[in-house]
Amino acid sequence: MNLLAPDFIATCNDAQAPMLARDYAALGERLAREGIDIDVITRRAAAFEVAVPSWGVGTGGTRFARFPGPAEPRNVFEKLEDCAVIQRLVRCTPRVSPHFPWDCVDDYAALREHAAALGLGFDAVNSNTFQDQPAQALSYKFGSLTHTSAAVREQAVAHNIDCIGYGRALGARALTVWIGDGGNFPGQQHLVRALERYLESMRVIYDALPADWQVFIEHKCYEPAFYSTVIQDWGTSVLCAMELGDKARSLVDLGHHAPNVNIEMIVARLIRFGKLAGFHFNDSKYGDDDLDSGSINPYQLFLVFNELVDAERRGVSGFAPAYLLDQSHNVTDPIESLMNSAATVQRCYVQALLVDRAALDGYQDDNDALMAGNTLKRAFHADVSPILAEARRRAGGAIDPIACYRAARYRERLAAARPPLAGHRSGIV
Ligand SMILES: [Mn+2]
Repeated sequence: MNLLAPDFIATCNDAQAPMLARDYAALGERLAREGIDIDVITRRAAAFEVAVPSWGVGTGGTRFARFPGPAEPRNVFEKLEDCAVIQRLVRCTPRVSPHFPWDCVDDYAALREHAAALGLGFDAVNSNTFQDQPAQALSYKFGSLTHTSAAVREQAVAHNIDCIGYGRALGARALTVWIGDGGNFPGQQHLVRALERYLESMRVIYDALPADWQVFIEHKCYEPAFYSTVIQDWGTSVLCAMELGDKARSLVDLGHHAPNVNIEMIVARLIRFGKLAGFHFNDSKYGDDDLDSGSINPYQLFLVFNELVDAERRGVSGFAPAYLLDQSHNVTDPIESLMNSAATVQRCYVQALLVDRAALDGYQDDNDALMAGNTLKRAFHADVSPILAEARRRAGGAIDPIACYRAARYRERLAAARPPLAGHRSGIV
């Protein structure tokens, strides 16, 4: 872990700092002409945080194969070490979202201390009732929280309540629930009764939440159930959240929508009703591809942040969405993908801060569609790279995180200490 110590990062930065200073000054001059103080934007960029998923630091895979990389983390302690490398370099990922039972340990206090020693805390905890675990009494083959068998539902509810306990010990304050429950054939499930069983199960989980906790309901339109998924869209998700109560909110995973859905509109609706839990950021071309954030459709990500910044500016009561990356890295080094993605999400936030909202309001009131669109595009086209780099540099991070990481030869140096585990698999949600 001393591979990326502060003095190493400082050495990496030395060569690039003079050029960054010039680029930052030039951008500052340009923004000043528009009445924007670049240091205000840089401070807001520095305050931006997005959590890293513990499952994201292992190499992912598809239904067909997984191609492991060198020096993969073999347990949650090593996953945290990789997450700490990311945080050291990008300085906007101070928390990790764990997944149970993949990250189960005997001593959660020790795990919390291990994380704290690495400069990390914990974000929302995730339950897993979409696959069977060794020694599990009953199978989830035909569902979990919505299963026709009360005993299976009770087992799934108990697991979620266990996750709340792990999360309390780790200092988390939210439980994310995604279920794969549904049917593969018309007629397989009674559509109303399956949802009623979900609500009944979730009510028990909801009642087990500590006072300062929330439960995030994550929907997904299909897979593994290919005909009818019980929590298939944001409408079902928000209706369930409304029925459960104030602590329940809807989580938006960018890959869990039908193609071409206007996700930023969904975000605006959830904000309006105080039901936006937060995000699982990723990108996709065809389905739930779990590609790196902004790699396919960065404008969509910007438009989502346009709504979020607008809500910040309006001072929407209770507005505090949780930001989390949720990606599967099949052909890249997961640490590099997560650093790139964190910076991409931060970039879209900063670009959204640059939108001239007074002008936009005016164009909207005047029905000037062309100039309204141009106002958004002007902010989106701004290259805010110097702001992101300067925010990292000021916080002790790397001006160029990928180059610094590669210079450290982290994987090569850890390869001997982290031999591959037979049968080891990373999970994907
Ligand atoms: Mn997700």
